[in-house]
Amino acid sequence: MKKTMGLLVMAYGTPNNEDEIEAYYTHIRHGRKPSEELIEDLRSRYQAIGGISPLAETTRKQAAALCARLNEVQDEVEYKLYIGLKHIAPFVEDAVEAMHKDGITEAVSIVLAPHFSTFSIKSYNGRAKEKAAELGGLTITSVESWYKESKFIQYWTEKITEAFDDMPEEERKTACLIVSNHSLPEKIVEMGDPYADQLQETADILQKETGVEHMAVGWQSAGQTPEPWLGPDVQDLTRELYNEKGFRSFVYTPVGFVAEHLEVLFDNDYECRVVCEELGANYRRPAMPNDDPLFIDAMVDIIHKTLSSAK
Ligand code: FEC
Repeated sequence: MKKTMGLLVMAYGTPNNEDEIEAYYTHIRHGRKPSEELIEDLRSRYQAIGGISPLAETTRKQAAALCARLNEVQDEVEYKLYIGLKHIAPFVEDAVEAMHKDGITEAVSIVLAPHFSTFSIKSYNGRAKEKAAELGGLTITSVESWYKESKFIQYWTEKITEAFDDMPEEERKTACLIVSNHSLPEKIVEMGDPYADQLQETADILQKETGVEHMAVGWQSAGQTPEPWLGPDVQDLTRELYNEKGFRSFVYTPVGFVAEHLEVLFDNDYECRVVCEELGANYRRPAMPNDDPLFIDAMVDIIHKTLSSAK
């Protein structure tokens, strides 16, 4: 008989409607209510991308595709899907509680973000394990990072290659690939966090695999707090690459994200595009992984590896 295992898929979460923006933003700020000005600023960014973010729907699709594929490729384990979000219901803790109620005793968890940081992957997995320990009788094996998974690299290699192949020869000569991730407070580097190194490593692998001549690493979507955040910011980087290095075409690959959501649709497709338009440069952004089968299979592979090395 097949053994049943919980599949805990965790993601950032997004407001489901405008009324949830304030509570969501307050949760992101660890319970500190944002000012009216900050809420208005966030509301206007959601409005600019069509009112709400497609992230909730994409997360559901990614998780369902992952669970279906895991059940399709082997016949020893029946995976049962639970979605847990970081900043909105169903929270990570709600998902763990649901698994416990359903009598699940073993689960595997994965975060829909490829790079490890104490601020991201560690906090998701930590919350899940803490709740499991509180309830008892449920063991969770966690994927810690998966940015080097071959099918993940293959996904981006194909997309970058297509973007550069799509350019006329003249454009390609002055084109630069910008590989980015969500910025985090700079203090993580002193704390020995591998996040920044993992992005650099991803960028180096992608440059090698694609053979793209010019590549730069940047950070985006930094929070609005007084402390310094990892830089250079992708918008400043674009200006610098244009003014000081003579690049005229930019291919943005926010590889730390896996879906088209606010941070991509606004921070790249609106803000970076505006910078490119101001400069008179070309803006290009290949499609995000969303529920592309190759990307889903990358997560299947890392789950299998993680479970077999935990045995
Ligand atoms: O589409 C959507 O509605 C949600 C998109 C979204 C994703 C996302 C991913 C990450 N964040 C990470 C860290 C931080 C830190 C702060 C912070 C703030 C925000 C705000 C919004 C937001 N984040 Fe986010 N993040 C998304 C959305 N994030 C909205 C609040 C307004 C703003 O600053 O834009 C700063 C908290 C503070 O102010 O103190 C830190 C990291 C990721 C990528 C990993 C992951 O997905 O978990 C890291 C998607």
